[in-house]
Amino acid sequence: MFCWTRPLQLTLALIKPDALAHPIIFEAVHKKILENNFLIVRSKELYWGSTDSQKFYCEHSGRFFYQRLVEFMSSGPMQAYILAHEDAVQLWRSLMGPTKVFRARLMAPGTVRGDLGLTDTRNTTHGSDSKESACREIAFFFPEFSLNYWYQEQEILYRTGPVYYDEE
Ligand code: RTP
Ligand code: MG
Repeated sequence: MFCWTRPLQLTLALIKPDALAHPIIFEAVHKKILENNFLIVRSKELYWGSTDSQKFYCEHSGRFFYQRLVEFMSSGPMQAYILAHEDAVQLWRSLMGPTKVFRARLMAPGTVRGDLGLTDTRNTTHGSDSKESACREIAFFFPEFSLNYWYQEQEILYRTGPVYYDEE
C-alpha cells in the first residue's frame, strides 16, 4: 500500500533511441521509474520523423548540436511516458541527472545519465523542465489526453485527505 498526500503533478518522460535500442538499458530506466513510485499514467512506443524532432526541439534551433540532436531523435524508436508524482517534474529531472555526460558521470553517479549516458546528445532520457513545459509536451505526445480533466480530478480526490494505492 502506498499513500499520496497531495494532488499528483504530471511530467513527460522519454526514453530516447540510444537507451531503447538496448533492452538492458531500457529495463534499468524503467526500473528507476517504478522504484521511485511514479504512477505510469500513459506509455507508448513511437518513432519520430525528422519533422517531429525539429518541432519538439525548435527552442534549440541554431545551436551547434541541433542538427545532431534532431537526427539522433529520429534515428530509432522511443518510449514516451506520462508520469505522475507529487513533485513529478523535479523528481524525474533529478533522477535523470545533468545533461552533459561528463558532468553526470563525475558529479551525479547513480543518476540515469550518470550511469547510462553515452554522450551529451545520446543521454538516454528527456524530462520536462517545468509544469508548463510538461503540459505542452504531454499535449505533443498524447494529444488525446485531457490535462484539465486530470488536474480537476486530482483536486477533487485529495479534498477529503490522502489517497492510498495498492502496489502491484
Ligand atoms: P532534455 O530537454 O532532453 O530533457 O534535456 P535537458 O533539458 O537536460 O537539456 P537541453 O539543454 O534542453 O538540451 C536538449 C537535448 O539536447 C541534447 N544536447 N546535446 N552539446 C551537445 O551535444 C548537446 N547539448 C544538449 C541532449 O540530448 C539534451 O537532452
Ligand atoms: Mg530541455
